[in-house]
Parts: sequence; structure tokens; C-alpha cells
Amino acid sequence: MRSMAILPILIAPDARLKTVSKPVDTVDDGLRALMDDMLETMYAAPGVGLAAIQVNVPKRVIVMDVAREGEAPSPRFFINPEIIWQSEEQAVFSEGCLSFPEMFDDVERPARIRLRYLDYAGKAREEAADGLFAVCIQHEMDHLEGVLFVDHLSRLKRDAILRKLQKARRLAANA
Ligand code: GNR
Ligand code: NI
Repeated sequence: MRSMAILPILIAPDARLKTVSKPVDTVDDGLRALMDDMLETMYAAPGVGLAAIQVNVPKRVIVMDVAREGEAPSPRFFINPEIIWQSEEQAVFSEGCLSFPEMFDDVERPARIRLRYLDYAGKAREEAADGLFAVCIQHEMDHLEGVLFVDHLSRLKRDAILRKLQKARRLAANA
């Protein structure tokens, strides 16, 4: 097997994170190599999900593993995902993002969804999601539209997070 690679993750504020990603037209070995690298990058971070645009690839591709600690790893791949149903019921979750290291805030989203996507083999699938899986897939699908979790917050909270991030970056640069 080809060796995998950990890719650099774009950190906000980076204009590339606002890109609307393009649909994939062929699920081939090149795409699978990208997904393998994304999975390794996500596990190394560590994170529970990663959208391709976070590693500067504007394709509609997501990797995810929402298995809890102590459970067997459960890597998942979503290509060209679409939400085909969402509950009226909303749920609030304290979200983070690998592109906003160590920043968290509450985001409200539909509690349950149904989605359609292509899997690692390029096969069309439909699936229901709730709990952390529903939170994460909606967070990742936002990335495909160039939308970040802070875009769901008030301007006051968004600006506070961006200021904290700039301060952390400044401290790291002067260390
Ligand atoms: O690792 C991640 N954790 C997380 C926690 C709560 C809600 C969403 C997420 S996704 C995030 C990884 C990431 O930035 N994916 O885009
Ligand atoms: Ni994110």
C-alpha cells in the first residue's frame, strides 16, 4: 500500500476556507489516496471529521470517525453528500473546528437528518444521522459551502473567537 501523509490544515482567517467546493465526478484511486491522507490527518490532529477544503482541496469530500474512546475505529467517507431530509427539532452542541484550534461555542442545528452520498467505493448510499454524527456531518457539509461554525454565532462571539485566534498566533510566533 502507498504510504499515507499528514497534510497541513488551513487555519482561520484564511480566505481559502470560504471556497465553495466542487462536486467529484469520478471516484478513483487518486481520490481514495486523498481520502486516506485526510483520514490520517484527521486522526493525527486529532479530530472527528475533516472536509477536503481544510487541506486546501476544493472537492466535496469528507472523512469522519465519531467512534467513542475505547470503541473500535470507524472511519467513514462521504463524497458529494446531500441532505435529503432534516428534522424540525433542533439540537445545540458545543462545536469546535480544526481550522479554529481550541475554540468552542454552541451551535444549533437540526437534531436529525437523512443524507445521500457516494462511499469510498463510489457506491450511492442513503443514511439517517442523529447525535454527534448529525452534528459533525452538518458541520462538514457547511465547509463544502465555505461556511464555518463561527458563521452560526453572533458577530460579537465570532469576532471574539477571531481575536483570540490572532492572539494565540502572535504568541506562538514570538515564542
Ligand atoms: O474534530 C472536530 N470536532 C468537532 C466537535 C464538535 C462539532 C464539530 C466538530 S468537527 C471537528 C473537526 C473539524 O473541524 N471538521 O471540519
Ligand atoms: Ni471544521
